[in-house]
Amino acid sequence: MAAKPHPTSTHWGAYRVEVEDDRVVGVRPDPRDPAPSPLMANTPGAQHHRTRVARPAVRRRWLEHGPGADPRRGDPDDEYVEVEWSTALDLLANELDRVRTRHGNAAIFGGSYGWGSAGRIHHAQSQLHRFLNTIGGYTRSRTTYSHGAVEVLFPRIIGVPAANRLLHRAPSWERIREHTELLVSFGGLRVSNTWIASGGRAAQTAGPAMRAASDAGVEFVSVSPLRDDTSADLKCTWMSLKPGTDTAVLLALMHVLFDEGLADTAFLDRYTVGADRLRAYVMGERDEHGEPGGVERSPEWAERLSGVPADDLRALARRMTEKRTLVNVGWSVQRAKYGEQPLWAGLALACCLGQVGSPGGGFASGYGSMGNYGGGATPVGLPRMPQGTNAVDSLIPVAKISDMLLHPGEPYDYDGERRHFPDIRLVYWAGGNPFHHHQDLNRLTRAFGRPETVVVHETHWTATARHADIVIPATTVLERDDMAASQGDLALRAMPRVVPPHGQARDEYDTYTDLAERMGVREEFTEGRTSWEWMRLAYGRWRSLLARRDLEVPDFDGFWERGRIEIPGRIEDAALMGEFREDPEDSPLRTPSGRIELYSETIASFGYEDCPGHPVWLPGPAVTDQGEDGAERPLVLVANQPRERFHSQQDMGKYSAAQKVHGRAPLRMHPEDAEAAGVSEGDVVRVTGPSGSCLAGVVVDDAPRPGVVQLSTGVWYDPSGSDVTCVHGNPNALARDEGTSSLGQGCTGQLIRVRVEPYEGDPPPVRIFHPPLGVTTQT
Ligand SMILES: Nc1nc2c(c(=O)[nH]1)N[C@H]1C(S)=C(S)[C@@H](COP(=O)(O)OP(=O)(O)OC[C@H]3O[C@@H](n4cnc5c(=O)[nH]c(N)nc54)[C@H](O)[C@@H]3O)O[C@H]1N2
Ligand SMILES: Nc1nc2c(c(=O)[nH]1)N[C@H]1C(S)=C(S)[C@@H](COP(=O)(O)OP(=O)(O)OC[C@H]3O[C@@H](n4cnc5c(=O)[nH]c(N)nc54)[C@H](O)[C@@H]3O)O[C@H]1N2
Ligand SMILES: [Mo]
Repeated sequence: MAAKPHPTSTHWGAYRVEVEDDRVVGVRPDPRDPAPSPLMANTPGAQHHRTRVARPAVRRRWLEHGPGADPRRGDPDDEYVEVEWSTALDLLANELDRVRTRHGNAAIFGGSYGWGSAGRIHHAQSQLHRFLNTIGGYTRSRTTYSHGAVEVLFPRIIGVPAANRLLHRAPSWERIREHTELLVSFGGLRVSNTWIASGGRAAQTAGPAMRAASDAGVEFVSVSPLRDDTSADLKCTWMSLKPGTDTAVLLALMHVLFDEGLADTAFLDRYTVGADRLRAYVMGERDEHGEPGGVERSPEWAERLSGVPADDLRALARRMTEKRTLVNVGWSVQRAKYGEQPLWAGLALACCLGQVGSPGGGFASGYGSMGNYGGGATPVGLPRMPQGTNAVDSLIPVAKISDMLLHPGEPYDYDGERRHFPDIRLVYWAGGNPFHHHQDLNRLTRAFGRPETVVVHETHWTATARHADIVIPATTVLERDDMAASQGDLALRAMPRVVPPHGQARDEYDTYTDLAERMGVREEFTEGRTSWEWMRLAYGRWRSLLARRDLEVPDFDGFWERGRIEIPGRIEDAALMGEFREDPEDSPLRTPSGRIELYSETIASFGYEDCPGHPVWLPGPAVTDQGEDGAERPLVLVANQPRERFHSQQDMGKYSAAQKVHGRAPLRMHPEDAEAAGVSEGDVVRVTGPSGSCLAGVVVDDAPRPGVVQLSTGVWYDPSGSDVTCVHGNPNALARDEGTSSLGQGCTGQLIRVRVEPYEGDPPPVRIFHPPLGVTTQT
């Protein structure tokens, strides 16, 4: 008998799962989805995998010696002791109380960055923040790994509301189809990236919409080191460049406009400040400090750095002035050293073209990075679990995690401030995997050795869980009732529980309720409600907000019964900064000048060498780093988002597993580079970067340009080898842990200078897909 499919929603889309005898046995696309994502195929293999956390567990050394710094945290041979729920909760409540009493709540780090669980109610991070707020607060983190540099830079140069719209509310693909003639995208337009949105999307529409735009005659140019960053069915010209050189290319495009009198000076005069300063820099009249003398940023100059022929740059610049042109700079481009620069330069180029604020033209950042970019906005937000307020005023930029743990009290620069790292005694993580997402995992391991206690809530025994002293098993989305939608989504979906919890896993809401009880704040945390009652309440509040705008949705029972309701009143902007373009006096930007700041007095006043007052060319380590240790690293590794999974989630699933080579992450290499390194298709190789090494399996492919190799993120970090940092192929074992600049301090994991060589002998086995010592499996 065919299993009955149940609807569910994840960050990677809405689909159905087939269940037999309380087990997930298969998946099916939602029939209403025009282009379902293949990532759903990872779900059955992950749901009941032997690495599920089935019982609360405590690290033996912590249990026996009590809290304290311990450099052995994360040791693959460390042992865990499984304990009763009541024991785990007693230990945890006592420890939280000890730390907050002795060191204050700021000593608890609860930033807990990560993309765990798509539901509106059981969203892991929101739950943790609510709980920590009820016990007195915590040190938080701000901005994201996705676009940390943009989040700091753009409020300074276009002001806050415009910056938020730029990142979250760009015009839709339909508007692009109608108005855009030429879309030039730095960082490509990967359809596989659009499978993701925070909260998931009712349907995967971005891929088909891009194709429709192409069919309707929109011309695409993909500026990127990988040919297949755009799908083959788009009419697209690939402009292949060396990674990390976009700013040089963008400055050269401006050079052509200034040099040939093609720059829109009327636009620059009316809507921007600092264009003269930038122009003098581009033309080689002034340097980045405004002093006389400098380098002419000509197409020939850019060709030497980027590998893009000067004639192609000239032709593109001219073409851009003849067409309604949209310049898109993807998020990847800023996830590298000096990541602020290509974004600022991209905006400056769009200003020189004079098209900012016009339908289908101007500047954007995020097409091809996220599925709901250009998806519009929901009129009153989405139903949500209130998080309360944090009584502690202590924070770090999110990618400063290792620096914070290793250097308590030390100063660092950030967005014009000199700040000091807090002294963290307890790290509490729920719904994220820093041993997937952070750079230099050796260093992160040292950092995790510093606090007195590490607590992790997880569904699976990830590398992060294996750095914890107390591990709390959490249910997955399939094991609890919830609802999902993303910003700008078409429909809100019910996600009724389809299988019972694995082992003794519990909903985190219930875990926090029991902890709150032990700490005397149960009433404050629950306000007398179960999670089901919170869901009804959140929905009801959302419904009344909609009603105030005369927008109607059914009551909660009606919604739950239907399983899916359309979200009414979606807002869509025709252009970014459209009002400003129409009337810059009446609708100024919220910047000091009221205009777009091509030169920012404020940023210049910070005096940062790594982010001066206007966009400048600064060569990052991807361009210059041959290895100061003397070791040669001739290749640039692109650590982009995996097509075959979502970050590290469900890496053991079959779609992810099918891409591996001898169970290792696939490393794509151009045939010339494979030959030069003396390796062939299917070989297990050692990849060495500035902070460590990993094993990977070679895939020979001419999609990467010569000199560039691709190793996507997210294969589970496995430090069990003796002569290599990660035996499985996680690129963060190789990456430098360094901020974009003193301004943004964003993460810089995208580009890593590496060497590839054959691995001699039998490669060590991958052990991370077995639970740690002392943990009994339950499948
Ligand atoms: N080198 C390099 N590194 C990068 C990037 C890059 O381009 N290059 N990109 C970066 C980017 S953009 C991002 S966003 C980050 C992503 O980094 P993360 O968001 O940290 O990665 P995920 O694998 O999604 O981690 C989510 C974790 O939550 C767990 N989980 C799922 N559901 C639940 C739940 O209900 N409760 C709990 N407690 N846990 C749950 C999953 O098992 C998983 O371990 O990585 C960054 N890292
Ligand atoms: N399937 C899948 N999709 C995802 C995710 C996932 O884990 N899996 N994660 C999601 C998340 S959280 C985020 S934030 C977004 C991120 O979205 P993006 O940052 O846009 O995604 P990436 O795949 O990291 O990078 C896109 C492409 O940029 C190109 N690139 C790299 N360096 C350079 C450079 O120096 N110059 C130029 N011009 N191009 C360069 C690479 O070839 C790469 O394939 O993706 C989301 N989508
Ligand atoms: Mo991200």
